[in-house]
Amino acid sequence: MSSVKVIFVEPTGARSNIFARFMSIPLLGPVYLSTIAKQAGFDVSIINENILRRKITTSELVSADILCLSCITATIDRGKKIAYTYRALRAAKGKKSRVIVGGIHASMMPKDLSESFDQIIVGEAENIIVDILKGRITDHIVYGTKLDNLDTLPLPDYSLLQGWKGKGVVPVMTSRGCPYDCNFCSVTKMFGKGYRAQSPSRVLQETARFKQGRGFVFFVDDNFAVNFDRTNEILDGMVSTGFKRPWSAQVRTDVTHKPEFVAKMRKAGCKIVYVGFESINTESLLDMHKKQTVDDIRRSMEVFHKNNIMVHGMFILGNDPDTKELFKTTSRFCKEANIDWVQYSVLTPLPGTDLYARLKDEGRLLHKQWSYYDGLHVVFSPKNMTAHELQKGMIECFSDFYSYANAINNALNAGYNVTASAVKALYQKVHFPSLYPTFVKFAGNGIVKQWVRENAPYLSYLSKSSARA
Ligand code: B12
Ligand code: SF4
Repeated sequence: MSSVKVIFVEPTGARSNIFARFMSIPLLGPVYLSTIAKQAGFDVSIINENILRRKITTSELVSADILCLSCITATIDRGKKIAYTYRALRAAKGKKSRVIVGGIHASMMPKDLSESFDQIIVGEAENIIVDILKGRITDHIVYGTKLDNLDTLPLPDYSLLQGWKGKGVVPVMTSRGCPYDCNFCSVTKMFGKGYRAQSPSRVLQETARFKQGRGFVFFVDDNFAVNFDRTNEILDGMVSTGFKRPWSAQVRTDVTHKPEFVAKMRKAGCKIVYVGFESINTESLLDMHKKQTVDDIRRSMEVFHKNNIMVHGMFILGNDPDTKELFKTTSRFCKEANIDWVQYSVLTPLPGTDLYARLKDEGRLLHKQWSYYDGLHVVFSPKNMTAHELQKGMIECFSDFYSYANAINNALNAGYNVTASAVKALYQKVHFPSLYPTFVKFAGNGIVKQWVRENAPYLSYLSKSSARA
Protein backbone atom coordinates (compact mmCIF):
# COMPACT_ATOMS: atom_id res chain seq x y z
CA MET A 1 0.00 0.00 0.00
CA SER A 2 1.11 3.48 -0.85
CA SER A 3 2.04 5.57 2.16
CA VAL A 4 0.00 8.47 0.77
CA LYS A 5 -2.96 9.00 3.06
CA VAL A 6 -6.12 10.20 1.36
CA ILE A 7 -9.21 11.25 3.30
CA PHE A 8 -12.52 11.86 1.58
CA VAL A 9 -14.91 14.06 3.54
CA GLU A 10 -18.65 14.57 3.13
CA PRO A 11 -19.32 17.66 5.25
CA THR A 12 -22.54 17.99 7.16
CA GLY A 13 -25.35 20.19 5.88
CA ALA A 14 -25.47 23.48 7.67
CA ARG A 15 -28.49 25.46 8.82
CA SER A 16 -30.18 22.58 10.57
CA ASN A 17 -31.15 20.55 7.54
CA ILE A 18 -33.59 17.87 8.61
CA PHE A 19 -31.88 15.25 6.46
CA ALA A 20 -28.42 15.98 7.72
CA ARG A 21 -29.52 15.19 11.26
CA PHE A 22 -31.90 12.31 10.84
CA MET A 23 -30.90 10.39 7.74
CA SER A 24 -27.42 9.02 7.41
CA ILE A 25 -27.36 8.25 3.72
CA PRO A 26 -23.94 8.89 2.20
CA LEU A 27 -23.39 10.39 -1.23
CA LEU A 28 -22.01 7.61 -3.38
CA GLY A 29 -19.36 9.74 -5.12
CA PRO A 30 -16.84 9.44 -2.27
CA VAL A 31 -17.62 5.72 -1.89
CA TYR A 32 -16.90 4.91 -5.55
CA LEU A 33 -13.86 7.15 -5.74
CA SER A 34 -12.27 5.85 -2.56
CA THR A 35 -12.96 2.26 -3.63
CA ILE A 36 -11.02 2.98 -6.84
CA ALA A 37 -8.28 4.79 -4.91
CA LYS A 38 -7.92 1.85 -2.53
CA GLN A 39 -7.63 -0.57 -5.43
CA ALA A 40 -4.87 1.69 -6.81
CA GLY A 41 -2.99 1.27 -3.51
CA PHE A 42 -3.82 4.44 -1.59
CA ASP A 43 -4.39 4.41 2.16
CA VAL A 44 -7.90 5.79 2.01
CA SER A 45 -10.91 6.38 4.25
CA ILE A 46 -14.12 8.40 4.23
CA ILE A 47 -15.25 10.71 6.98
CA ASN A 48 -18.93 11.46 6.62
CA GLU A 49 -19.89 14.05 9.21
CA ASN A 50 -23.56 13.04 9.04
CA ILE A 51 -22.90 9.36 9.65
CA LEU A 52 -20.42 10.01 12.44
CA ARG A 53 -22.68 12.73 13.89
CA ARG A 54 -19.58 14.78 14.61
CA LYS A 55 -17.23 17.11 12.81
CA ILE A 56 -13.88 15.97 11.43
CA THR A 57 -11.21 16.34 14.12
CA THR A 58 -7.97 18.30 13.84
CA SER A 59 -5.90 15.11 14.22
CA GLU A 60 -7.79 13.48 11.37
CA LEU A 61 -7.31 16.57 9.23
CA VAL A 62 -3.62 16.92 9.89
CA SER A 63 -3.04 13.25 9.05
CA ALA A 64 -4.25 13.62 5.44
CA ASP A 65 -1.65 14.01 2.71
CA ILE A 66 -4.51 14.66 0.32
CA LEU A 67 -7.90 15.89 1.48
CA CYS A 68 -10.81 15.27 -0.91
CA LEU A 69 -14.07 17.08 -0.25
CA SER A 70 -17.42 16.12 -1.73
CA CYS A 71 -19.99 18.88 -1.49
CA ILE A 72 -23.48 19.79 -2.57
CA THR A 73 -24.45 23.46 -2.55
CA ALA A 74 -25.75 23.41 1.02
CA THR A 75 -22.48 21.94 2.30
CA ILE A 76 -19.91 23.90 0.26
CA ASP A 77 -19.44 26.60 2.92
CA ARG A 78 -18.61 23.93 5.50
CA GLY A 79 -16.32 22.34 2.88
CA LYS A 80 -14.43 25.63 2.48
CA LYS A 81 -14.07 25.94 6.24
CA ILE A 82 -12.64 22.43 6.49
CA ALA A 83 -10.19 23.18 3.64
CA TYR A 84 -9.04 26.36 5.38
CA THR A 85 -8.48 24.62 8.72
CA TYR A 86 -6.69 21.71 7.03
CA ARG A 87 -4.25 24.02 5.23
CA ALA A 88 -3.53 25.98 8.41
CA LEU A 89 -2.98 22.83 10.48
CA ARG A 90 -0.63 21.25 7.93
CA ALA A 91 1.32 24.53 7.52
CA ALA A 92 1.76 24.79 11.30
CA LYS A 93 3.35 21.32 11.25
CA GLY A 94 5.57 22.28 8.29
CA LYS A 95 3.76 19.78 6.05
CA LYS A 96 2.57 20.24 2.48
CA SER A 97 -1.17 20.22 1.93
CA ARG A 98 -3.30 19.30 -1.03
CA VAL A 99 -7.05 19.82 -1.00
CA ILE A 100 -9.36 18.79 -3.82
CA VAL A 101 -13.08 19.39 -4.17
CA GLY A 102 -15.66 17.63 -6.33
CA GLY A 103 -19.40 17.02 -6.40
CA ILE A 104 -22.40 18.84 -7.79
CA HIS A 105 -21.58 22.32 -6.46
CA ALA A 106 -18.00 22.28 -7.68
CA SER A 107 -19.26 21.00 -11.03
CA MET A 108 -21.71 23.89 -11.41
CA MET A 109 -19.60 26.71 -9.94
CA PRO A 110 -15.93 25.74 -10.42
CA LYS A 111 -14.58 29.27 -10.80
CA ASP A 112 -16.18 30.43 -7.56
CA LEU A 113 -14.07 27.94 -5.62
CA SER A 114 -10.69 28.90 -7.06
CA GLU A 115 -9.17 30.29 -3.90
CA SER A 116 -10.32 27.69 -1.43
CA PHE A 117 -9.08 24.52 -3.16
CA ASP A 118 -5.96 23.35 -5.01
CA GLN A 119 -7.99 21.42 -7.57
CA ILE A 120 -11.63 21.61 -8.52
CA ILE A 121 -13.15 18.65 -10.31
CA VAL A 122 -16.10 19.15 -12.64
CA GLY A 123 -18.40 16.18 -13.36
CA GLU A 124 -17.92 12.45 -12.91
CA ALA A 125 -14.47 11.49 -11.68
CA GLU A 126 -14.08 7.69 -11.75
CA ASN A 127 -11.96 7.86 -14.94
CA ILE A 128 -9.54 10.45 -13.57
CA ILE A 129 -9.34 10.02 -9.82
CA VAL A 130 -6.19 7.89 -9.79
CA ASP A 131 -4.35 10.29 -12.13
CA ILE A 132 -5.40 13.20 -9.95
CA LEU A 133 -4.26 11.55 -6.72
CA LYS A 134 -0.98 10.47 -8.31
CA GLY A 135 -0.39 14.08 -9.42
CA ARG A 136 -0.46 13.17 -13.11
CA ILE A 137 -3.23 15.72 -13.71
CA THR A 138 -2.26 19.08 -12.28
CA ASP A 139 -4.77 21.53 -13.80
CA HIS A 140 -6.52 23.80 -11.33
CA ILE A 141 -9.93 23.02 -12.81
CA VAL A 142 -10.23 19.47 -14.12
CA TYR A 143 -13.06 18.22 -16.33
CA GLY A 144 -14.13 14.63 -15.75
CA THR A 145 -15.72 12.43 -18.38
CA LYS A 146 -19.05 10.64 -18.24
CA LEU A 147 -18.72 6.93 -17.64
CA ASP A 148 -20.20 5.20 -20.70
CA ASN A 149 -20.41 1.75 -19.23
CA LEU A 150 -21.58 1.75 -15.61
CA ASP A 151 -20.91 -1.99 -15.37
CA THR A 152 -17.21 -1.09 -15.17
CA LEU A 153 -17.72 0.54 -11.77
CA PRO A 154 -16.28 -1.40 -8.85
CA LEU A 155 -18.70 -2.74 -6.23
CA PRO A 156 -18.66 0.15 -3.74
CA ASP A 157 -16.71 -0.64 -0.59
CA TYR A 158 -18.88 0.79 2.19
CA SER A 159 -16.39 -0.37 4.82
CA LEU A 160 -14.25 2.65 3.87
CA LEU A 161 -16.93 4.84 5.45
CA GLN A 162 -15.86 5.34 9.05
CA GLY A 163 -18.62 4.46 11.49
CA TRP A 164 -20.77 2.78 8.83
CA LYS A 165 -22.57 -0.16 10.37
CA GLY A 166 -24.74 -0.97 7.36
CA LYS A 167 -27.74 -1.49 9.60
CA GLY A 168 -29.69 1.48 8.31
CA VAL A 169 -30.38 2.53 4.75
CA VAL A 170 -27.95 1.20 2.13
CA PRO A 171 -27.78 3.44 -0.95
CA VAL A 172 -27.37 1.64 -4.27
CA MET A 173 -26.95 3.39 -7.62
CA THR A 174 -27.83 1.55 -10.83
CA SER A 175 -28.14 4.38 -13.37
CA ARG A 176 -27.14 7.96 -14.11
CA GLY A 177 -28.89 10.75 -16.00
CA CYS A 178 -32.54 11.51 -16.63
CA PRO A 179 -34.38 12.02 -19.92
CA TYR A 180 -36.59 14.76 -18.43
CA ASP A 181 -35.48 18.31 -17.84
CA CYS A 182 -37.31 19.90 -14.91
CA ASN A 183 -36.19 23.53 -14.57
CA PHE A 184 -35.22 23.29 -10.86
CA CYS A 185 -33.17 20.08 -11.03
CA SER A 186 -29.40 19.78 -11.42
CA VAL A 187 -29.35 16.11 -12.33
CA THR A 188 -29.39 16.58 -16.10
CA LYS A 189 -26.80 19.36 -15.88
CA MET A 190 -24.48 17.01 -13.98
CA PHE A 191 -25.17 13.56 -15.42
CA GLY A 192 -26.83 14.48 -18.73
CA LYS A 193 -30.17 13.77 -20.36
CA GLY A 194 -28.84 10.55 -21.85
CA TYR A 195 -29.86 7.75 -19.53
CA ARG A 196 -27.05 5.30 -18.70
CA ALA A 197 -27.79 2.18 -16.73
CA GLN A 198 -26.09 -0.90 -15.37
CA SER A 199 -27.15 -4.24 -16.82
CA PRO A 200 -29.69 -6.21 -14.76
CA SER A 201 -27.07 -8.87 -13.99
CA ARG A 202 -24.68 -6.25 -12.61
CA VAL A 203 -27.45 -4.78 -10.47
CA LEU A 204 -28.33 -8.24 -9.13
CA GLN A 205 -24.67 -8.89 -8.33
CA GLU A 206 -24.75 -5.74 -6.22
CA THR A 207 -28.08 -6.37 -4.50
CA ALA A 208 -27.02 -9.95 -3.73
CA ARG A 209 -24.60 -8.44 -1.21
CA PHE A 210 -27.56 -7.08 0.75
CA LYS A 211 -29.98 -9.99 0.40
CA GLN A 212 -30.54 -10.38 4.11
CA GLY A 213 -30.79 -7.68 6.76
CA ARG A 214 -33.42 -5.29 8.02
CA GLY A 215 -32.45 -1.84 6.82
CA PHE A 216 -33.82 -0.59 3.51
CA VAL A 217 -31.85 -0.76 0.30
CA PHE A 218 -32.47 2.65 -1.32
CA PHE A 219 -32.03 2.83 -5.09
CA VAL A 220 -30.78 6.40 -5.35
CA ASP A 221 -31.27 6.52 -9.13
CA ASP A 222 -33.15 9.68 -9.96
CA ASN A 223 -35.70 7.58 -11.76
CA PHE A 224 -35.49 3.83 -11.12
CA ALA A 225 -37.90 2.92 -13.91
CA VAL A 226 -36.85 4.92 -16.97
CA ASN A 227 -36.42 1.70 -18.95
CA PHE A 228 -39.28 -0.63 -18.01
CA ASP A 229 -37.79 -3.72 -19.67
CA ARG A 230 -34.55 -3.36 -17.77
CA THR A 231 -36.24 -2.67 -14.45
CA ASN A 232 -38.63 -5.58 -15.06
CA GLU A 233 -35.65 -7.89 -15.50
CA ILE A 234 -34.13 -6.60 -12.26
CA LEU A 235 -37.41 -7.18 -10.39
CA ASP A 236 -37.75 -10.70 -11.82
CA GLY A 237 -34.18 -11.40 -10.72
CA MET A 238 -34.83 -10.11 -7.22
CA VAL A 239 -37.85 -12.38 -6.89
CA SER A 240 -36.12 -15.47 -8.30
CA THR A 241 -32.97 -15.01 -6.20
CA GLY A 242 -35.02 -14.57 -3.01
CA PHE A 243 -34.12 -10.96 -2.26
CA LYS A 244 -35.73 -10.52 1.16
CA ARG A 245 -34.73 -7.03 2.20
CA PRO A 246 -37.22 -4.15 2.02
CA TRP A 247 -36.27 -1.54 -0.54
CA SER A 248 -37.28 1.89 -1.75
CA ALA A 249 -36.71 3.83 -4.96
CA GLN A 250 -37.31 7.17 -6.62
CA VAL A 251 -39.86 6.93 -9.42
CA ARG A 252 -42.14 9.25 -11.37
CA THR A 253 -45.93 8.99 -11.35
CA ASP A 254 -45.62 7.46 -14.87
CA VAL A 255 -44.85 4.02 -13.41
CA THR A 256 -48.46 3.76 -12.31
CA HIS A 257 -49.57 3.76 -15.95
CA LYS A 258 -48.55 0.10 -15.66
CA PRO A 259 -50.23 -1.23 -12.49
CA GLU A 260 -48.83 -4.72 -13.18
CA PHE A 261 -45.33 -3.24 -13.01
CA VAL A 262 -46.12 -1.62 -9.66
CA ALA A 263 -47.46 -4.96 -8.41
CA LYS A 264 -44.18 -6.57 -9.43
CA MET A 265 -42.21 -3.89 -7.59
CA ARG A 266 -44.13 -4.83 -4.42
CA LYS A 267 -43.60 -8.52 -5.02
CA ALA A 268 -39.85 -7.88 -5.28
CA GLY A 269 -39.88 -6.12 -1.87
CA CYS A 270 -40.51 -2.44 -2.65
CA LYS A 271 -42.13 -0.85 0.38
CA ILE A 272 -41.63 2.88 -0.19
CA VAL A 273 -41.44 5.05 -3.29
CA TYR A 274 -40.13 8.62 -3.35
CA VAL A 275 -42.12 10.59 -5.89
CA GLY A 276 -41.63 14.16 -7.06
CA PHE A 277 -45.27 15.31 -7.10
CA GLU A 278 -43.93 18.89 -7.01
CA SER A 279 -47.24 20.78 -7.14
CA ILE A 280 -51.00 20.55 -7.30
CA ASN A 281 -51.02 23.82 -9.26
CA THR A 282 -51.28 22.86 -12.94
CA GLU A 283 -49.67 26.15 -14.00
CA SER A 284 -46.69 25.44 -11.75
CA LEU A 285 -46.27 21.91 -13.10
CA LEU A 286 -46.09 23.47 -16.58
CA ASP A 287 -43.70 26.16 -15.37
CA MET A 288 -41.36 23.49 -13.98
CA HIS A 289 -41.56 21.42 -17.22
CA LYS A 290 -42.52 18.48 -15.05
CA LYS A 291 -44.58 16.76 -17.75
CA GLN A 292 -47.05 15.51 -15.18
CA THR A 293 -50.63 16.45 -14.26
CA VAL A 294 -52.51 16.70 -10.96
CA ASP A 295 -54.62 13.73 -12.10
CA ASP A 296 -51.39 11.74 -12.53
CA ILE A 297 -50.62 12.47 -8.87
CA ARG A 298 -54.07 11.36 -7.66
CA ARG A 299 -54.12 8.23 -9.79
CA SER A 300 -50.59 7.25 -8.81
CA MET A 301 -51.50 7.42 -5.11
CA GLU A 302 -54.35 4.99 -5.68
CA VAL A 303 -52.19 2.55 -7.61
CA PHE A 304 -49.33 2.63 -5.12
CA HIS A 305 -51.62 2.16 -2.15
CA LYS A 306 -53.60 -0.58 -3.87
CA ASN A 307 -50.30 -2.41 -4.15
CA ASN A 308 -49.43 -1.66 -0.54
CA ILE A 309 -46.50 0.60 -1.35
CA MET A 310 -46.06 3.62 0.92
CA VAL A 311 -45.46 6.99 -0.67
CA HIS A 312 -43.02 9.73 0.27
CA GLY A 313 -44.42 12.64 -1.75
CA MET A 314 -42.21 15.63 -2.50
CA PHE A 315 -43.68 19.08 -3.18
CA ILE A 316 -42.16 22.40 -4.21
CA LEU A 317 -43.86 25.59 -3.03
CA GLY A 318 -43.28 29.10 -4.39
CA ASN A 319 -43.28 28.72 -8.16
CA ASP A 320 -44.21 31.90 -10.02
CA PRO A 321 -47.86 30.86 -10.60
CA ASP A 322 -48.32 29.99 -6.87
CA THR A 323 -50.30 32.26 -4.57
CA LYS A 324 -50.76 32.07 -0.79
CA GLU A 325 -53.98 30.07 -1.27
CA LEU A 326 -51.87 27.14 -2.44
CA PHE A 327 -50.65 26.35 1.08
CA LYS A 328 -54.11 25.42 2.34
CA THR A 329 -55.16 23.56 -0.80
CA THR A 330 -51.90 21.58 -0.84
CA SER A 331 -52.25 20.67 2.84
CA ARG A 332 -55.81 19.47 2.23
CA PHE A 333 -54.76 17.53 -0.86
CA CYS A 334 -51.96 15.69 0.95
CA LYS A 335 -54.32 14.52 3.67
CA GLU A 336 -57.14 13.60 1.30
CA ALA A 337 -54.81 11.68 -0.98
CA ASN A 338 -53.48 9.94 2.14
CA ILE A 339 -49.83 10.50 1.24
CA ASP A 340 -47.79 8.62 3.82
CA TRP A 341 -45.00 11.20 4.23
CA VAL A 342 -44.75 14.61 2.74
CA GLN A 343 -41.57 16.52 2.09
CA TYR A 344 -42.18 20.17 1.30
CA SER A 345 -39.44 22.28 -0.22
CA VAL A 346 -39.46 25.89 -1.17
CA LEU A 347 -38.44 26.53 -4.75
CA THR A 348 -34.64 26.72 -4.68
CA PRO A 349 -32.49 28.10 -7.49
CA LEU A 350 -29.71 25.51 -7.40
CA PRO A 351 -26.60 26.69 -9.26
CA GLY A 352 -26.38 25.40 -12.81
CA THR A 353 -30.11 25.03 -13.30
CA ASP A 354 -32.28 27.00 -15.74
CA LEU A 355 -34.18 28.29 -12.75
CA TYR A 356 -31.00 29.73 -11.23
CA ALA A 357 -30.07 31.49 -14.48
CA ARG A 358 -33.55 33.02 -14.81
CA LEU A 359 -33.92 34.24 -11.21
CA LYS A 360 -30.38 35.64 -11.26
CA ASP A 361 -31.10 37.52 -14.50
CA GLU A 362 -34.28 38.88 -13.00
CA GLY A 363 -32.36 40.07 -9.91
CA ARG A 364 -34.46 37.88 -7.63
CA LEU A 365 -31.75 36.07 -5.64
CA LEU A 366 -31.79 37.36 -2.06
CA HIS A 367 -28.22 36.26 -1.28
CA LYS A 368 -25.62 33.63 -2.09
CA GLN A 369 -25.05 32.16 1.34
CA TRP A 370 -25.01 28.64 -0.01
CA SER A 371 -25.71 26.85 3.25
CA TYR A 372 -29.26 28.21 3.02
CA TYR A 373 -29.73 26.68 -0.45
CA ASP A 374 -31.12 23.49 1.04
CA GLY A 375 -34.73 23.55 -0.11
CA LEU A 376 -35.94 24.63 3.31
CA HIS A 377 -34.94 28.30 3.34
CA VAL A 378 -36.38 30.87 0.95
CA VAL A 379 -33.46 32.44 -0.93
CA PHE A 380 -35.29 34.34 -3.69
CA SER A 381 -38.16 36.79 -4.13
CA PRO A 382 -41.29 34.91 -5.13
CA LYS A 383 -43.72 36.46 -7.60
CA ASN A 384 -47.09 36.45 -5.86
CA MET A 385 -46.11 36.70 -2.21
CA THR A 386 -43.17 37.90 -0.15
CA ALA A 387 -40.25 35.63 0.73
CA HIS A 388 -41.37 35.75 4.35
CA GLU A 389 -44.90 34.69 3.39
CA LEU A 390 -43.51 31.77 1.40
CA GLN A 391 -41.31 30.71 4.31
CA LYS A 392 -44.25 30.86 6.71
CA GLY A 393 -46.44 29.00 4.20
CA MET A 394 -43.94 26.15 4.00
CA ILE A 395 -43.86 25.94 7.80
CA GLU A 396 -47.69 25.92 7.96
CA CYS A 397 -47.82 23.07 5.44
CA PHE A 398 -45.26 21.05 7.42
CA SER A 399 -46.97 21.82 10.75
CA ASP A 400 -50.35 20.81 9.39
CA PHE A 401 -49.17 17.48 7.99
CA TYR A 402 -46.97 16.59 10.97
CA SER A 403 -49.61 17.66 13.52
CA TYR A 404 -50.69 15.44 16.40
CA ALA A 405 -54.24 15.65 15.02
CA ASN A 406 -53.13 14.21 11.68
CA ALA A 407 -51.01 11.56 13.43
CA ILE A 408 -53.93 10.48 15.64
CA ASN A 409 -56.25 10.39 12.65
CA ASN A 410 -53.68 8.25 10.86
CA ALA A 411 -53.36 5.97 13.89
CA LEU A 412 -57.14 5.48 14.05
CA ASN A 413 -57.31 4.68 10.33
CA ALA A 414 -54.37 2.32 10.63
CA GLY A 415 -56.01 0.64 13.62
CA TYR A 416 -59.20 0.16 11.66
CA ASN A 417 -57.29 -1.18 8.63
CA VAL A 418 -55.21 -3.56 10.78
CA THR A 419 -58.41 -4.99 12.27
CA ALA A 420 -60.01 -5.28 8.83
CA SER A 421 -56.88 -6.98 7.51
CA ALA A 422 -56.83 -9.37 10.48
CA VAL A 423 -60.40 -10.45 9.70
CA LYS A 424 -59.60 -10.80 5.99
CA ALA A 425 -56.44 -12.76 6.85
CA LEU A 426 -58.66 -15.56 8.15
CA TYR A 427 -59.60 -16.46 4.60
CA GLN A 428 -57.08 -14.79 2.26
CA LYS A 429 -53.45 -13.58 2.12
CA VAL A 430 -53.31 -9.88 3.02
CA HIS A 431 -50.75 -7.17 3.56
CA PHE A 432 -51.03 -5.61 7.01
CA PRO A 433 -50.89 -1.80 6.86
CA SER A 434 -47.76 -0.29 8.34
CA LEU A 435 -47.91 1.87 11.45
CA TYR A 436 -44.69 3.54 10.39
CA PRO A 437 -46.35 6.62 8.77
CA THR A 438 -48.17 7.29 12.05
CA PHE A 439 -44.92 7.07 13.97
CA VAL A 440 -43.18 9.43 11.52
CA LYS A 441 -45.98 11.98 11.86
CA PHE A 442 -45.58 12.01 15.65
CA ALA A 443 -41.80 12.30 15.36
CA GLY A 444 -42.08 14.86 12.55
CA ASN A 445 -44.08 17.18 14.79
CA GLY A 446 -41.13 17.70 17.14
CA ILE A 447 -38.67 18.04 14.25
CA VAL A 448 -40.72 20.79 12.60
CA LYS A 449 -41.04 22.72 15.87
CA GLN A 450 -37.31 22.43 16.50
CA TRP A 451 -36.52 23.62 12.96
CA VAL A 452 -38.72 26.68 13.41
CA ARG A 453 -37.03 27.50 16.73
CA GLU A 454 -33.55 27.14 15.30
CA ASN A 455 -34.36 29.20 12.23
CA ALA A 456 -36.10 32.10 13.97
CA PRO A 457 -33.26 34.50 13.04
CA TYR A 458 -33.66 33.63 9.36
CA LEU A 459 -37.41 34.21 9.53
CA SER A 460 -36.75 37.54 11.15
CA TYR A 461 -34.23 38.42 8.38
CA LEU A 462 -36.86 37.54 5.75
CA SER A 463 -39.55 39.59 7.44
CA LYS A 464 -37.32 42.65 7.33
CA SER A 465 -35.84 42.25 3.88
CA SER A 466 -38.69 40.51 2.13
CA ALA A 467 -39.88 41.89 -1.16
CA ARG A 468 -42.10 40.81 -4.00
CA ALA A 469 -40.46 40.29 -7.38
C1 B12 B 1 -29.10 10.15 -2.40
C2 B12 B 1 -29.44 11.63 -2.44
C3 B12 B 1 -29.83 12.24 -1.26
C4 B12 B 1 -29.84 11.51 0.10
C5 B12 B 1 -28.42 11.60 0.74
C6 B12 B 1 -27.76 12.95 0.46
C7 B12 B 1 -26.48 13.38 1.07
N1 B12 B 1 -25.70 12.55 1.73
O1 B12 B 1 -26.17 14.58 0.90
C8 B12 B 1 -30.93 12.32 0.86
C9 B12 B 1 -32.29 11.72 0.57
C10 B12 B 1 -30.74 12.41 2.37
C11 B12 B 1 -30.81 13.67 0.15
C12 B12 B 1 -31.11 14.87 0.74
C13 B12 B 1 -30.93 16.09 0.10
N2 B12 B 1 -30.65 16.27 -1.21
CO1 B12 B 1 -30.13 14.86 -2.43
N3 B12 B 1 -29.65 13.62 -3.74
C14 B12 B 1 -29.37 12.36 -3.67
C15 B12 B 1 -29.10 11.82 -5.10
C16 B12 B 1 -30.40 11.26 -5.62
C17 B12 B 1 -28.00 10.78 -5.27
C18 B12 B 1 -26.61 11.15 -4.72
C19 B12 B 1 -25.58 10.18 -5.25
O2 B12 B 1 -25.15 9.30 -4.53
N4 B12 B 1 -25.23 10.32 -6.56
C20 B12 B 1 -24.39 9.39 -7.28
C21 B12 B 1 -22.89 9.75 -7.14
C22 B12 B 1 -22.05 8.77 -7.93
O3 B12 B 1 -22.70 11.07 -7.65
P1 B12 B 1 -21.87 12.18 -6.84
O4 B12 B 1 -21.97 11.94 -5.38
O5 B12 B 1 -22.26 13.51 -7.35
O6 B12 B 1 -20.35 11.91 -7.22
C23 B12 B 1 -19.75 12.04 -8.49
C24 B12 B 1 -19.25 13.45 -8.85
O7 B12 B 1 -19.96 14.48 -8.21
C25 B12 B 1 -17.78 13.47 -8.49
N5 B12 B 1 -17.41 13.75 -7.09
C26 B12 B 1 -18.18 13.80 -5.99
N6 B12 B 1 -17.44 14.09 -4.92
C27 B12 B 1 -16.17 14.22 -5.30
C28 B12 B 1 -15.01 14.51 -4.59
C29 B12 B 1 -13.80 14.58 -5.26
C30 B12 B 1 -12.56 14.92 -4.49
C31 B12 B 1 -13.76 14.35 -6.66
C32 B12 B 1 -12.46 14.37 -7.37
C33 B12 B 1 -14.92 14.08 -7.39
C34 B12 B 1 -16.12 14.01 -6.70
O8 B12 B 1 -17.40 12.13 -8.79
C35 B12 B 1 -18.45 11.24 -8.38
C36 B12 B 1 -18.43 10.02 -9.23
O9 B12 B 1 -18.57 10.32 -10.60
C37 B12 B 1 -28.70 13.16 -5.83
C38 B12 B 1 -28.95 13.19 -7.32
C39 B12 B 1 -27.79 12.55 -8.06
N7 B12 B 1 -28.10 11.84 -9.11
O10 B12 B 1 -26.63 12.65 -7.72
C40 B12 B 1 -29.52 14.20 -5.06
C41 B12 B 1 -28.93 15.60 -4.89
C42 B12 B 1 -27.47 15.49 -4.50
N8 B12 B 1 -29.68 16.12 -3.74
C43 B12 B 1 -29.94 17.36 -3.82
C44 B12 B 1 -30.60 18.13 -2.81
C45 B12 B 1 -30.98 19.55 -3.19
C46 B12 B 1 -30.88 17.57 -1.55
C47 B12 B 1 -31.54 18.29 -0.36
C48 B12 B 1 -31.12 19.73 -0.12
C49 B12 B 1 -33.06 18.15 -0.55
C50 B12 B 1 -33.95 18.90 0.40
N9 B12 B 1 -34.88 19.65 -0.13
O11 B12 B 1 -33.82 18.82 1.57
C51 B12 B 1 -31.10 17.39 0.83
C52 B12 B 1 -29.75 17.86 1.43
C53 B12 B 1 -29.03 16.84 2.28
C54 B12 B 1 -27.77 17.36 2.96
N10 B12 B 1 -26.63 16.71 2.80
O12 B12 B 1 -27.80 18.37 3.64
C55 B12 B 1 -29.43 17.96 -5.12
C56 B12 B 1 -28.17 18.78 -4.87
C57 B12 B 1 -28.06 19.96 -5.79
C58 B12 B 1 -27.12 20.97 -5.28
N11 B12 B 1 -26.59 21.79 -6.17
O13 B12 B 1 -26.86 21.09 -4.10
C59 B12 B 1 -29.23 16.67 -6.00
C60 B12 B 1 -28.12 16.76 -7.05
C61 B12 B 1 -30.58 16.38 -6.70
C62 B12 B 1 -31.16 17.49 -7.51
N12 B12 B 1 -32.47 17.54 -7.61
O14 B12 B 1 -30.58 18.34 -8.10
N13 B12 B 1 -30.30 13.51 -1.12
S1 SF4 C 1 -36.73 16.24 -11.09
FE1 SF4 C 1 -36.64 14.04 -11.52
S2 SF4 C 1 -37.67 13.84 -13.52
FE2 SF4 C 1 -37.16 16.01 -13.31
S3 SF4 C 1 -35.14 16.20 -14.33
FE3 SF4 C 1 -34.76 15.87 -12.13
S4 SF4 C 1 -34.44 13.66 -11.93
FE4 SF4 C 1 -35.47 14.01 -13.92
